[in-house]
Parts: sequence; C-alpha cells; structure tokens
Amino acid sequence: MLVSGAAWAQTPSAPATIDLPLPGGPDKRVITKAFPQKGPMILQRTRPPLLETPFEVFDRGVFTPNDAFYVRWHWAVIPTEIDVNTFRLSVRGHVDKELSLSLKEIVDGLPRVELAAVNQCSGNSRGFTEPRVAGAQWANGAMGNAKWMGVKLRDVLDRAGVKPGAVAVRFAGLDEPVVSDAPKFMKSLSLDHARDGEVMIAYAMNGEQLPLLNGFPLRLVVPGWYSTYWVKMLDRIEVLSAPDENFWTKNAYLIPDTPGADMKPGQAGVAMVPITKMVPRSFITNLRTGEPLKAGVKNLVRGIAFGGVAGVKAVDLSIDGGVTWLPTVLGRDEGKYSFRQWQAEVTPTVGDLALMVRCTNDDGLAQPMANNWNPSGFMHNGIETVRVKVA
Ligand SMILES: Nc1nc2c(c(=O)[nH]1)N[C@H]1C(S)=C(S)[C@@H](COP(=O)(O)O)O[C@H]1N2
Ligand SMILES: [Mo]
Repeated sequence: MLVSGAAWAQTPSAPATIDLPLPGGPDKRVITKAFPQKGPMILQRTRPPLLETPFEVFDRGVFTPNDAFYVRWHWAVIPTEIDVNTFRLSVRGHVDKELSLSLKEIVDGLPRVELAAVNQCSGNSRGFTEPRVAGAQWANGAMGNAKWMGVKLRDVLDRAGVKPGAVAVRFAGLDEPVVSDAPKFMKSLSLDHARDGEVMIAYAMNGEQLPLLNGFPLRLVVPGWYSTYWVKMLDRIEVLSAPDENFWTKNAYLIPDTPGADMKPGQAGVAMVPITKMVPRSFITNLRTGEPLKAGVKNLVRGIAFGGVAGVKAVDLSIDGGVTWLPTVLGRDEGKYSFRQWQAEVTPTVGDLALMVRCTNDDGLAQPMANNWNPSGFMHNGIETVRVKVA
C-alpha cells in the first residue's frame, strides 16, 4: 500500500469554501481535496490533519463512505507508507507469551467479526459551544458510521495469555509526537472492557481496507465509546498490572463528573473524570436552516440518530419549540451502535417553523433541551433545531 506523502501539505491557491456559520465565526470553511483517499472535506487543520465530513453526506445513508469519513490526529509524524509485509502488531507486558503478529496472521488466523458502530470525536460540535472554548471548532461532522471488520481484541489477548493481576490494556500506534519529550498518543481500557468480546481490532471498514488517515492497517474499535479510545495504526498492545498513568489516559479527555458533563464557565471545584460512553444524538439531514417548506401539504423530514452506548429506542420531532413531540418512523436497524435513519411527515401552516429532533436510547436516556458547557467542549448532545420558512 502506497500513498503519495506530500500531497496533504498543500492547499489550493484559491480554495473553495462552504457556508458553515458557528457562533462567533467563522461563517465559511475551506473545502479541500488534497488528502489521500479522501474526497472533498472541510479543512480544519492541515498538519496534523483535521478533516470534517460535509454534513450533506449524512443524508445519503447510514454508512459514511470511507472517502468522506472525518479525520483527526494529535501528532504530525504519521507514516505515509506502510509495508504490509513487515508490519507487526506486538502484544507485551503482563502476559504469558509476548506476540508479534503479522497482518496475515491476524486476517487469516483469527475468527472474523463485523459490527456497525459510530465513531465520534469527543469534541464533535464543539464549535457550537457558548461561550466558546479552545480546540478544533468542529461543526457536526466529526462523526461517522461504518461497518467495521476485524478480530476480537479478546481473541488476541487470549492468544498471549493474560497473567493474573492484570488490570488494564494500553494501546498505541505508529504516529509520533513532533518533539521527543511530548507524550506519545496512547489510550487504555480496563481489562474487563478490553475482554468484553465487542472491542475489536479492525482491518476493514465498509468492506474496504482502512484509509491511511483512518488508521491503516489496524485500528481499535470501541463500540459506544468516544473515538479517543479508537487508536489508529495500532501496532502495540501492552497489558498492565497497574492502572495506566500516561498523560492521554489520566490527564487528557476529562469531563466534569456531573449529569451531562455540564458545568458553569469558571465554576471552581468540579471533579473531573475521563470521558467514556457516548450519549444519544439525532439530526435532521434533508433540511437546512433557512430552507423553504410548503404550507398545507405533507413535507418529508428525515435524518439520522444514534443512541450512544445503547440502541435507538425512539426519535421524536417537535414543530412547536419542544412543547409537543410526534413519533417518527425508524429505518432499518443495523445494530445498536449504528446510525439509524428516521423520517416523518409534517403539514405546516404559513410562518416560521422551528423543527426539533430528539433521540431516546434503549437505556431511557434522552437528549436534553439545552447544550452542556465544559472547558473542552466535550459530549455536546443538546436537541438540534432547524429553522425553516413555510410559505
Ligand atoms: N494513533 C492515533 N489514534 C487516534 C488518534 C491519534 O491522534 N493517534 N486520535 C483519536 C481521536 S481523538 C479521534 S477523534 C479518532 C478519529 O478517528 P478518525 O480519524 O478515523 O475519524 O482517532 C483516535 N485515534
Ligand atoms: Mo477526538
């Protein structure tokens, strides 16, 4: 597998832009086609790449095409070529037998599993946080859904033999920090979570090998959890006999230990805990704010929803600012961690209309009316509103 390395350092001289207004700006974003294996993407940053999925992609189906799947990296030293013959995944630490597995041994030597799951950045929609917080000013496109194919992490751990006393498993990939004293990106899961039979080492998404920027040749898939745990270009697994103290697990990706990860700007003394499980979200995908609807006739409204760590139980629509809610019809169930399509018909009267959509998951958790606030802009999941004109 070979991709032209320098390509993603360039942006066109007269870049195309799209309207993507965020509170406090900007109102426009650059569209780039300069990244390998990617079509038009919203450019948030070039090096290391942060590429957002243009929102209209989510109206086309529940699976996000690989060439439109968002991209996020912390450090800029990312291999642009990987030799599939010499690549090895190592399993070390508190195990009976250290392993160094070739791709062939993983693909041909272990049972294959497949699972649809949403990959969402903890900071998806951060750009809508008010007051504004630091970090990538994502709109709603730092998420995607794919059918992941690979092997169970548990099967790999069993092959190495986890020793008694192990408590956690740490994951790292081929990317490196730009300066050597910066902390390498690593994340950990508890041993029980790592062995739950759902956490996967994926080698394919949507029936193709992973795009390089989404973690070729192997990535961790942690269904229902925010994507910070989904380590890309995974080449080392370490079984730990003590809790992980590394920066990215212990000090980064923290949220307030409050309902909805909500606090007041500047509030003191709030206990912080690592972000983990995703919460329900839903979006209208076939209408954008400002678009016209026809009065007195049926108008189709449709979109996508996901339940986070549980399936989608219901998606409801309100056309009166959240006073009353109408059930919508759910599309095909692709599994509890997947996007699910929903649709409804509305027959509005002339005037301004605020359409709101709310997902409730199988745990009974529903999206809140108001968005949360925390210093990292994590876990945004307030009910979305699209304002249309009915004429
Ligand atoms: N090796 C590696 N894996 C990583 C990261 C990284 O910087 N390095 N970033 C994580 C974060 S924060 C996110 S949001 C997802 C993004 O996955 P994607 O680029 O495939 O959409 O990758 C995760 N896995
Ligand atoms: Mo992220």
